[in-house]
Amino acid sequence: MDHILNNVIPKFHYLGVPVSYQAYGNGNINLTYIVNVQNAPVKRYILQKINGEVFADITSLMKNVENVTTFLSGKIAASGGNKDRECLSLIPTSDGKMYYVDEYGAFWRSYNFIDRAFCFDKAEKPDHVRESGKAFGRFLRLLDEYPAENLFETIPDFHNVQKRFAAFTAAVDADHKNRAVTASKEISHALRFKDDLNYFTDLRAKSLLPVRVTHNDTKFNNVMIDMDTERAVCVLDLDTVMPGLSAYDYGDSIRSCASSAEEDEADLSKVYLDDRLFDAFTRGYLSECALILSKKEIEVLPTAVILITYELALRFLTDYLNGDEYFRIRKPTHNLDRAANQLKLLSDMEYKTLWMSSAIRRIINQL
Ligand code: ADP
Ligand code: GN1
Ligand code: MG
Repeated sequence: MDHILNNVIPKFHYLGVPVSYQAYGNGNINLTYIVNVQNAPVKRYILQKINGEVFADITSLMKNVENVTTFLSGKIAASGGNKDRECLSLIPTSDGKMYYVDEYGAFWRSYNFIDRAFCFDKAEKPDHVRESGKAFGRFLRLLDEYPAENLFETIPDFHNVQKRFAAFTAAVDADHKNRAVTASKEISHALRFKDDLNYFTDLRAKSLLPVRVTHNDTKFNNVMIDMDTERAVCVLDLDTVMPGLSAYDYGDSIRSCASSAEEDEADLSKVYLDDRLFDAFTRGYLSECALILSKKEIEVLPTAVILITYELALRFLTDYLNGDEYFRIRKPTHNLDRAANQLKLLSDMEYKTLWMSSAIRRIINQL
């Protein structure tokens, strides 16, 4: 018997008759499906099995998602936007809940499907990158009035680089899978990094940077671009929306959408920070949120690019050493390739740090 078709899909309150489903998207964390329905104006929905290994308290996570989507759709509707397209909305179950827990304890949720729009793993055009910048900048601005302290921390210390480093050295020391020998180049590179790993946690502790509602997973394929207008329509993947620093979101976006290559490109000669894509994202982002950012928040953006890229290199490498328990892999050395890729990108970013600072200043002056 098909568990999803017979036990999960019927629990949701869909318009129309669900007839089939298929796996969808390139996310690294959850299992995502399309549910096809008939006899209704809507043709599809998104169905997700939430990763129970990654998220410890999914009930609280879902409360965050419900609160944030309700707040965002109110803002979007109030400014004349289309809330069914510009925002995720949870589809309730037949008994009015926002998720369903199956007999194995797995959590399922369903969203409106953002139709006639696409997401890319790698940018095809600078215009799409600028649009992604606008989408994440707008996201930050729209949530400016939402009280961050009311949100649950779905993954504690998610962007704590010092803790990521400790997890990495523990994985190297344990070397449970005897893989350290195959990653010696990447391990030494990661150990050579000498920047201050507590830079952001210290600024946050001293209240020199404000704690905001941030997305925390601002990769390029978490934004949908409209097929017809080529404008960004909707920000996806709200599992890590929690209290954080604006710098994290900017840094994570740059490492994702301003890279010259895909995140797992194994030919490292193809991997560098693309100046044009950096410029496009930064312009789009700051055009939407510069007004709410403090001088300090703007000043630290290049440091965030470096530290978040380093952090992800550590996370991929740690996961490789631990036996690929966290990120979904599609080939045996996937996490090692991803780590090598991020380390190559990091080297180029380090070389371009001063250039990034002056490009940001120039863009701010032109706004
Ligand atoms: P993960 O946490 O695994 O990355 P996401 O929520 O980002 O999961 O979803 C994975 C992919 O599924 C996205 O990159 C996107 O391609 C697609 N997707 C997710 N939600 C929607 C939606 N509401 N409408 C259309 N596509 C979606
Ligand atoms: C994961 O879920 P997805 O694929 O959008 C990860 C991010 C990483 C990213 C790297 C909750 O993002 O932190 O930057 O992979 N999300 C989580 O591809 O860990
Ligand atoms: Mg995603």
